[in-house]
Order: sequence, then structure tokens, then C-alpha cells
Amino acid sequence: PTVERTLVLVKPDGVRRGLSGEVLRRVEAKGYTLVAVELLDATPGLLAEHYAEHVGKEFYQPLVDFMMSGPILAVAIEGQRVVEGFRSLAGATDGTLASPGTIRGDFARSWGSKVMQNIVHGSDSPESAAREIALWFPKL
Ligand code: YYY
Ligand code: MG
Repeated sequence: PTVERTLVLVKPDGVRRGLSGEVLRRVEAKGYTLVAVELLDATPGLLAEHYAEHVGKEFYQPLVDFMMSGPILAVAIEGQRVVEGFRSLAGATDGTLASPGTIRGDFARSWGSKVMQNIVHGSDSPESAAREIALWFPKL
């Protein structure tokens, strides 16, 4: 057994569109456990750490502006191979290419300059998950 934790963010577009419950429903339907949940407003400093691998890229500032456009629902979840498993639930980064049945495939309306409006974030490795959970939930 490989019980892991991962960080899920319902991004501002997802919260605005009332999809927070839908994301949590899919997480729970898959058998993952909620560890921590908080609705919060991101700061530039938090986002610079969260998206450290993307600082300086051409999409970075638009991404930060979008991530600060409204509240984010941060969720730490736990389960068997949940890091890869949630990435699979989320679907491909580009919502126009994400498979039907995935969160992004079913709900993202993100083409062109709106590609970052893809509803959710999920950590990409157990190491990233540990780093990101510590950032968003310092008390965990
Ligand atoms: O992990 P994931 O969210 O699927 O994609 P990343 O490559 O880590 O990029 C983070 C975030 O940045 C992505 O969800 C949308 C946005 N983005 C973008 O706006 N334009 C790109 N060319 C690549 C990513
Ligand atoms: Mg990523």
C-alpha cells in the first residue's frame, strides 16, 4: 500500500462557477479522504513559491493575476497513489484537450489566453505535494 497526500486547489474560476462541491464529490467518490480544507485569497508571495518552477515564463504573470482574481479552495487529500490518481481525475492541463470524464475535460472553457482557467490544480509528484501542502497548510 502506498498512502500518499496531495494538494488540490479549486482555482478562482472553479469557485466562481460553483464547482467546488463537484470537485470534492469526485474526490470522495474515488475514495480519497479529506485532510484539510480552507477557502483563502492567495498572495503574490505564496504563488511565487507554489509556482516556483514557472517564475519567469511568459504565462507566469497572467497566471498569478488569474490566481488572485478570487478565492481559492485549498484541499489536502489522502489515499492510495493519490498524487497520480488526482492528476488523472483532473485531466490534461489544456482543457480543450482534456478527456471527457475528467474535471478539466468536462468543465474547462479555457482556450487561448484563458488556458490557465482549468478549474483545478493537483501536485505533480509526492515531493511537490509535500512542499505544496506545507505552503498552503503550514499548521498541518
Ligand atoms: O500541473 P498543471 O496545472 O497541469 O500544469 P503546469 O504545466 O504545472 O502549469 C501550471 C498552470 O499554468 C496550468 O494549470 C495552467 C497555466 N499554464 C498556462 O497558462 N500556459 C501554459 N503554456 C502552461 C501552463
Ligand atoms: Mg503543475
